[in-house]
Amino acid sequence: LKIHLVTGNNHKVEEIRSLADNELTVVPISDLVGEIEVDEKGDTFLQNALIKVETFRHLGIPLVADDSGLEIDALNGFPGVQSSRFMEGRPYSEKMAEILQRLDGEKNRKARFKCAAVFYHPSGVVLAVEGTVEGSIAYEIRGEQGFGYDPIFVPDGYDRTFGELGQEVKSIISHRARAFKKLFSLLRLFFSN
Ligand code: ITT
Repeated sequence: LKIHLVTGNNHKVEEIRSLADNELTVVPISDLVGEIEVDEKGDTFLQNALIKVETFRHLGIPLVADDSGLEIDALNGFPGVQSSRFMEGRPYSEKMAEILQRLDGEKNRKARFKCAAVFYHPSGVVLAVEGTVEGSIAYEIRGEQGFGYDPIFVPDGYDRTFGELGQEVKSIISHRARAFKKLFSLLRLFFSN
C-alpha cells in the first residue's frame, strides 16, 4: 500500500517511514503537489490532522496526516496546537529559550508530546489514532538530534532529552511512534492480502 503523507515537515517523513514495514510505502505529498499550505484552524490535534487529510481528499489517493505538539502543564497546556505557529519564523533555539523563560522558577515541569494520526482511503475508510509520551521540561536546551522541542523534553524514565537520546529511543516511545504503530497495525488488518 502506498500512502502519501500530508506534511511539510521532513523530520516527520523520516520518523514515520522508519516505523513502516515493507508492505507500506510512505511518500511525502510534496512529491505529488509541491510545497503545501494547510489552514490548521482546529482546536485539537485530531481536528487538525483531519483538516490536513481533508485538504487533499480530492486527489483520490490514500493519505495520512500527523498533527502533534507539546503540552506543558504549568502553562495550561501551551503551546499545544500552537506548537508550530508559536513565534512563527523564529528558530527553535529562540522558541525553546522563551519556554524555559516562562517556566523560570517553576517546579512543576510536567509535559507531554501528543500526536494524532489520521488515515484516509478513497474507498471511504478513515482511521484515527493518538499517541502520547509523558515527560518533563529540562532546565536547559540539551542535545542536537531530532527536531522542534526535542532538546528540552525529557521523557519519563530517562534523564536525557529527546535531543540527546535521538531516533533510536524516539522510534520506541515517542508520541509519533506510538500513534503510527497503532495506525500501521490497523492498516495491516484492513489491507493485507
Ligand atoms: P505539518 O503540519 O506540515 O505536518 P508541522 O511541523 O507544522 O508540519 P504540526 O502542525 O503538527 O507540524 O506542529 C507540530 C509542532 O510540534 C512541530 O513543528 C514541533 O514544533 C512540535 N513537535 C511535534 N512533534 C515533535 C517531536 O517529535 N519532537 C519535537 N517537537 C515536536
